[in-house]
Amino acid sequence: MLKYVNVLKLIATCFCVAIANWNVVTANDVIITVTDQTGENLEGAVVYVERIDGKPIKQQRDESIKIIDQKGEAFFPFVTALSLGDKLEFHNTDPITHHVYSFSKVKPINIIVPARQNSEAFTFDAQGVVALGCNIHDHMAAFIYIAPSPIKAVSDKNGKVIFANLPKGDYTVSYWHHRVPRSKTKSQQVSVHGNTDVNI
Ligand SMILES: [Cu+2]
Repeated sequence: MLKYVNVLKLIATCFCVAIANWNVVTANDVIITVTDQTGENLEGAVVYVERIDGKPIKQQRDESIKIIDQKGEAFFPFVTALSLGDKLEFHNTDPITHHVYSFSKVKPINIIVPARQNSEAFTFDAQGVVALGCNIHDHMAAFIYIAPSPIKAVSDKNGKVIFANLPKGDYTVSYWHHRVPRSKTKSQQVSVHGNTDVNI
């Protein structure tokens, strides 16, 4: 009788292990490292992925309002990655007024942000680069890049970006950087069927 119980326990254990393995989800994390022409890791690159077949990537839309702060007479962050339709506010935590402007065709901006106040929210409906300055403080500069994909991020000081759990498929990985001419930036095709490292 004891043997039967042990056999039953063994079967139950095997069954549970099998069920657990069924539920294991393969992660498709894509880790991208951006380097410049000299091989140095490139911080502040806006990296984005698009499907090779041109279809949209299924991704829950991030409706949060992005923020560029002005603090100590500087913009934070220096580089902001947006997608089409994203909203952004300029905050000012300084005790002085700033006057944000951009002459970009993508999004002309001309807004005075008084001390410790926030601007209205701007919507970005065109793809490309928006170079920012302050009309009062010439040393203030920042960049916004509106990517053609909802999957985008800014590379860290090690030139790295991680896109967690991308749907399996074939993608093009591209980037923009304010110091690298567009003609010099490379795109790379990558097949994602599990965790994937990409050097670009
Ligand atoms: Cu200013």
